[in-house]
Amino acid sequence: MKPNNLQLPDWMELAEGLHCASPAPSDPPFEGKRYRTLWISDLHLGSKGCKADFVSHFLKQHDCETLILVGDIIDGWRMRKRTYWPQAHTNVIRRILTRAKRGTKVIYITGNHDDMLRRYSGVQFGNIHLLDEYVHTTADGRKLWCIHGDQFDGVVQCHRWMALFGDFLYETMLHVNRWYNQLRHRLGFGYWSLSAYLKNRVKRAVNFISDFEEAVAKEAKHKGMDGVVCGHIHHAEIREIGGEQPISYYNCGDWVESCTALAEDFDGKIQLIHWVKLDHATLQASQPATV
Ligand SMILES: [Mn+2]
Repeated sequence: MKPNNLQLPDWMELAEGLHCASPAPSDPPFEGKRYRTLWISDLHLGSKGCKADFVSHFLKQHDCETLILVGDIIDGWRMRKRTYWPQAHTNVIRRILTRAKRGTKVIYITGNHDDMLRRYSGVQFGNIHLLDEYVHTTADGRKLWCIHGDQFDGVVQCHRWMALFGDFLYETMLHVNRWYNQLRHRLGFGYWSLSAYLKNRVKRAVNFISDFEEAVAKEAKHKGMDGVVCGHIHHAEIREIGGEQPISYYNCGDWVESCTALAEDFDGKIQLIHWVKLDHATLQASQPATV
């Protein structure tokens, strides 16, 4: 049921109400790269795992005509348990709102962790559109179905990472990873993701990933799309799926572990950006001890 009266979602109030005494981030003239479209997902703002400083830094360096947020941007599940909302998380929201104000079209696709926003689906405020799914047309005319991906949890056997490792174990792993990386940082090494390492080596996880990818691609093909963009499983990927008439599968990854984004240039070509690996030296210089 959609609300009859147009209401701003709670997180908007949260973003504007929180830390309002602090100064707005300064915005010097933009000097980074400009794309036609950017996709990011699984930021999990409001959870300790979120690499908010990395997100802010990425958004500062990359501009776009359309910014598509592919779900799990705000982690409502974590916030229900306890309130965790540092300034860095507000800065991310603020950066996105500023972009929208300056003309970037922002598509916010809801995920399972921000499913509290699903009842507002279809609402538009300014340049920000809140939707459950969205069809993006690339510069070269391809139709891409953009959806978070939790809709396939029921289809894919042994769904979600939580089912693999258990919620507690997964959180503990992220925690250990954080401490380990602080140590690495102090010793002058780059960021390294323990859980990403494990996931790539656990056979069941690998099976889960390919099952998920195939289920999503199959549905996208059924819908007559040329490709699909999703998130949810925290595993960035670009690949062609399906026999004779394959469709393009894109997963923008996450900002809890891998720090990845998808970017479409003005010819319609889409690439995966590994932000931490790409620009770690700059990050270390400007964002100490954030991992
Ligand atoms: Mn999700």
